[in-house]
Amino acid sequence: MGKSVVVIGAQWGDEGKGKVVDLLTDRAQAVVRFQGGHNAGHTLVIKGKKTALNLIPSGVMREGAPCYIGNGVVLSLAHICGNPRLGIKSELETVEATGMEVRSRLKISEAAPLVLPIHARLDQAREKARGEAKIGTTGKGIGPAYEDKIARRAVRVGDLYQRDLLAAKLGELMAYHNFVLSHYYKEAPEDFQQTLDDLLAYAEVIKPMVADVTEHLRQHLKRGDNVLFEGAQGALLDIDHGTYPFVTSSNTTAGGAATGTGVGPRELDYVLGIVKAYATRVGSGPFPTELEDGPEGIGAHIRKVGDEFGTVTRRPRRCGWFDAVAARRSIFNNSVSGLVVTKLDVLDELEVIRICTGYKLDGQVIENPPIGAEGFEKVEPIFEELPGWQSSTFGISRYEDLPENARRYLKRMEEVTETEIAIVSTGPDREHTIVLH
Ligand code: 2SA
Ligand code: MG
Repeated sequence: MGKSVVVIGAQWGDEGKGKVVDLLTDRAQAVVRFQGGHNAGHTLVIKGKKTALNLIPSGVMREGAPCYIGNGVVLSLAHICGNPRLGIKSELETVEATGMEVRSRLKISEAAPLVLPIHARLDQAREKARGEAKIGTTGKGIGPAYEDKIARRAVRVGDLYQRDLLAAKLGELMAYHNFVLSHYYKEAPEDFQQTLDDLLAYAEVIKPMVADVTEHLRQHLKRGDNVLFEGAQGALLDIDHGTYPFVTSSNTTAGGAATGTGVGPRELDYVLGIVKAYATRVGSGPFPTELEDGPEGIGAHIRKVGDEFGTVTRRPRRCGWFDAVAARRSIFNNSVSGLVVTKLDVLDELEVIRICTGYKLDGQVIENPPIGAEGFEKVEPIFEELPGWQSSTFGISRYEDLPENARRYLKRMEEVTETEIAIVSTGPDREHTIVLH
């Protein structure tokens, strides 16, 4: 059997999974997305050229490797195929514009539920109604699409090819949600016929790509191929294990790689947990190590140097210190085998770097993070200080070339997380990488 490697974000997303997947695709014969949707933003920089992907696995930027979208993903066909009427660009075309062939290499699960325009409308209407208490979603309709999946009324990719069934399912779903849109949120309903016509058009475009993804993956593993499972968002946004309710609506943790593809858990060999050398979060919700030190502060410095803005929404990301308490929980939740530390170079100029090694709750030191957002909001981080290195690590590709204090910082990250670092990333390009193990 081949090796299966699961790549997950061990924080609140945007850890640099896209770069890591792209890097590892060199040694993989298949890459698969298993959860999330076009809320994800995976930025790849190849020979100085930047490409941002949302739904198509990052492995697509390496020639040859087949790419899969598993059943655990919620699929926006407008996003994949594009829709000029709605001003939506096609991600297939975005990839093709880089010169990469995609249509013959991408397979989409028949069991993937669709994200429809009405889901985005509901997502946005709810966020607006929540006001200050909003989740800070990407507004793409991800939550409502997963709700429909769990409620067993979702339209799935396979339904697109049975016209009567599709019309009936879509009709039921839209009648239900349009009632809420118009009566509860007092907004205009979404047009059923237009949605149906659009779906039928997209169905033709993706028809050659629709497949039994589970079977394809089984064949890969049977042949001895290496398969990469590409996570989206981060473990602390997991619907079960994250800072609920400030989470996304899927299982972002490594277990999702099994349920979201149909590959059994014993086939997963290695889990790479990606962490930044610091922490970020976009959207609302608790963030114990957040730096709220104003426009001249370290938080703003990290945001600027690290270009910490949402890939999908361009929202400024909140920035803070590395949180080992949250990371330790995340490492256990995901069975992380090794860590990848990204964006080390972003800390280059800092005099002092802090790591959160513990939490205090109501004056007591606690070993484990609280469950859910309410407790999390109340914790006070306990910090340890380390000296910065104040020299450039940008692009360094050999461990020995790192300044001593940078190596010391990485060593300390390993100690406080009790996990080995496998890879360090010192810049966005494929070349800006130190492989340790
Ligand atoms: P949603 O839209 O229902 O999934 O939002 C729920 C929460 O999940 C967060 N979330 C994300 N966090 C980090 N990165 C994400 N992708 C984009 C990026 C985000 C962007 O790569 O930068 O552009 O804003 C992502 N997607 C969802 C979200 O912020 C909510 O906290
Ligand atoms: Mg991202």
